[in-house]
Amino acid sequence: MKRLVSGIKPTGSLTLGNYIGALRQFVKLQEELIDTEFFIFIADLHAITTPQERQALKKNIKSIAALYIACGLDPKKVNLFVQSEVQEHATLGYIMESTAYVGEMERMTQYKDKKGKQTEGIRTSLLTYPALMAADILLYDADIVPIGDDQKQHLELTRNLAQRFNNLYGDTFVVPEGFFPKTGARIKSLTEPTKKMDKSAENPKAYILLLDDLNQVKNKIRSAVTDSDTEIRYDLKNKAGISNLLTIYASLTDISIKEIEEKYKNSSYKEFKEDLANIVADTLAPIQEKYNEIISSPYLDEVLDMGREKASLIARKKIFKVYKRMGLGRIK
Ligand code: ATP
Ligand code: LTN
Repeated sequence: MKRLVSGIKPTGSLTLGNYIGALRQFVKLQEELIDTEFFIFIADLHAITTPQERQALKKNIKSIAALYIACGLDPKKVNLFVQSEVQEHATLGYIMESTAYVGEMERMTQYKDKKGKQTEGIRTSLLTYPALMAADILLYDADIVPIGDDQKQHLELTRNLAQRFNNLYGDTFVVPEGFFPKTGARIKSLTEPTKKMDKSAENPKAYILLLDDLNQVKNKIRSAVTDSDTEIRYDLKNKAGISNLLTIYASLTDISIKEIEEKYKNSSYKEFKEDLANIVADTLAPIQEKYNEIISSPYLDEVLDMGREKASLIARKKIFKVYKRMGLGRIK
């Protein structure tokens, strides 16, 4: 049996970008990779690399877990859990920090970007967080780690840390492979279509949240920035707005962009946007229905308890082995 591991930070509510780029991929993968065990966790320890309001963090953790299930993740096939509830993540995170060099942490481009945007109070964990991410992966001997492009460098670091540890202390960790879903398109902002759709954008019209009111969702699509041309054609350089809408359309319907262009070759932007508004709303309606059903039900806690138990069992064994290899504690 192979293992797949991935995490998502509960720093806000999920967007259509998260859905197309990550959640939908997981749902597809769970059907395709039948000989693979899935471990998907809410990375709350990663969220605190920047300040989080206590109540909001609490709410986001459960909300994201419920959304994963509402989007089609099957708790019978996937172990879904909260990272901080499996203590071994933090323990191995510290051990990974103890084998990583400051220089290699400082080279991480995400750190450099995020540090650049913040003026004061940069938390130490923002620098060291890739070591925790390495721990998340290595604890479970993951073979497959589905990630976006932005996480490539962190996965490369994870591979280096695993190899370094194996060389220093003997074979302990599986060196993981990245997995970059082909169709996991990058969805762009609806107001500034050259930038990524990001839940932390200031203008709420820039993103669609999976839990947005459906009329609001339609209005956001209708008012998405396009160009002064009239042709519905994919052209990232000159027509970023329309190209982004075409990508969303194609991702949600599994119709190719070529076919969509053909279908709308005599239509106006208005007609195209109206159809897309309905497609997005029709995608979100059943997700929201399911979400409302489970968000306050004991079922959600049962799923997260089960996931934690399964993950803990594996993580505990791995930490035991690591302690033993390194000479920590009194294990013989
Ligand atoms: P932050 O801005 O707080 O770093 P994020 O949305 O970039 O948040 P995560 O919430 O951890 O980061 O992302 C979860 C997953 O969703 C990742 O696999 C990421 O690549 C994917 N994702 C995020 N935004 C988009 C987007 N606009 N298009 C496609 N995939 C996305
Ligand atoms: N760093 C990732 C989230 C993340 C992750 C992981 C992904 C934390 N731990 C382990 C894959 C495997 C992010 O910011 N998107």
